[in-house]
Amino acid sequence: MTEAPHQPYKAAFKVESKPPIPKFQGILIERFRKALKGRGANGIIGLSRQFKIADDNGSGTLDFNEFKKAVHDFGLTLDPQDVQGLFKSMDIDGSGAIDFNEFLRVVVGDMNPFRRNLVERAFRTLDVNLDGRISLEEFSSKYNATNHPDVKSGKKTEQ
Ligand SMILES: [Ca+2]
Ligand SMILES: [Ca+2]
Repeated sequence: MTEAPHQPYKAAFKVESKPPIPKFQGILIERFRKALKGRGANGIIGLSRQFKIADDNGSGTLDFNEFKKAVHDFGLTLDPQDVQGLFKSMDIDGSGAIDFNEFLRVVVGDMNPFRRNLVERAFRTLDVNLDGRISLEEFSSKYNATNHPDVKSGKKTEQ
């Protein structure tokens, strides 16, 4: 298998121009978003935390087993084939794993323009090497946990 071609930078958040998601998978994605929101993963920080928690082996991507476990941890009850379908629709480049970028895209698609704009701005700041993708390393380098307002105010403890 060859590596998927890099998308132009701007395409990273062209949610509208994606091929339409089949209705049934759309419903699954909707449920996944709701489950994430139910865990307080609304902003980019919360999402990255959930992603890191789900990434058991610290590879920076979620393989199918990690994803399956995360879906369960999020409190979603899905048939095995639905978990598979959800995984496939989130794995946009077909690499067999969900990276942080793919994870973000799915959730951002649901946001109102104001919120999406915020995330897009955060995305551009985070995308240090300008390849249109955010790696967890890039994310961590910008969002040093000790500088996060929630940590300073004592709401969170640094991991
Ligand atoms: Ca992993
Ligand atoms: Ca992928």
